[in-house]
Amino acid sequence: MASEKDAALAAVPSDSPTIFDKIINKEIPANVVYEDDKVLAFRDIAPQAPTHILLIPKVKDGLTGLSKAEERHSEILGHLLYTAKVVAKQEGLEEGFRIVINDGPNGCQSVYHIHVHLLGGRQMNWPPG
Ligand code: DGP
Repeated sequence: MASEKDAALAAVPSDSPTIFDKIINKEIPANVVYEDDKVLAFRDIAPQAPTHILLIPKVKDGLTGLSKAEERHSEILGHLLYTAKVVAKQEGLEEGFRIVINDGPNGCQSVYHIHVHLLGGRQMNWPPG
């Protein structure tokens, strides 16, 4: 199985629909842990920590990654981050957690629909790999 890095290097940055659209449209299953009218949060298929959740906007609106953010995206970006905190509490991550947004090939992004990784349940290291 390809590593996350291999998947990221093979990914072609584009605004085309991604696997996350299929999850939003319920065409493929996902373990959803939180949902509101703007954001969907579900467990990562390849967890890197005991808790590993992805938070995505339901409407991409050109936001393939953080580097494509424009001022109009400020509200959804803030909502994604605040929701990550809400979900962290829901998951019982009282000892802390990590938020990651991978961007572009160097950032190891493999899915071009912006997403926030929420990781927790173990001691993290620094610097990241
Ligand atoms: P990134 O490398 O930052 O683009 O993260 C993409 C993440 O998406 C990666 O951790 C694996 C996850 N992922 C990819 N396909 C699926 C899927 O079909 N279902 C779920 N739940 N997660 C997926």
